[in-house]
Amino acid sequence: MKKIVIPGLFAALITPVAFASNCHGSSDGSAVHGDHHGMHARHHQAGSPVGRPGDANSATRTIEVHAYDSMQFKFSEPLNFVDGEVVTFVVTNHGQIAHELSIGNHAEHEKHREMMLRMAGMDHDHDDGQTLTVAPGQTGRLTWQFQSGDDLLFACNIPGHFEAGMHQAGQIAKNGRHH
Ligand SMILES: [Cu+2]
Repeated sequence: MKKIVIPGLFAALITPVAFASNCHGSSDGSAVHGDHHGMHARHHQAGSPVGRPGDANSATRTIEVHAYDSMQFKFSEPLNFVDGEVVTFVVTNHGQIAHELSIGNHAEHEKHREMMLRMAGMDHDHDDGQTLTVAPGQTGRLTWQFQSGDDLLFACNIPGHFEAGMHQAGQIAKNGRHH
């Protein structure tokens, strides 16, 4: 009788590499080391359906964000924005574990969470202007220029946090009107 154990093992062995490749859309699937760097390179080019990294000097609003280990965010103001508005988020982590504030739409956050799971254990810092990781007890700043788009969502995509409720929706209005 034929052994079916070997294909299964083989699939298990190659799966992490396949995941890493998917992460940044590479089709060569070469060295894991190369994939890691490729992903970092991509991380630097931020382009989102809900805006882009903003210049802190152009910010017209500052919103305080508090992150807690209860997997909650508290924002100092309602999350209503207008097209083109530049806002600085001052994020304080009141917990004992790292949290992040990531700005995007639902699809972007979903991708980000999948990537975080696949890259678990690797040094994975964020400096793409779209996500800010804040260590326990620290405060960081992230400036974002909103562009009208659907599905605005603020989230922490550290594995398990989003699922535990660490996200909050916002709105971006066109023509300077909130609705
Ligand atoms: Cu978190």
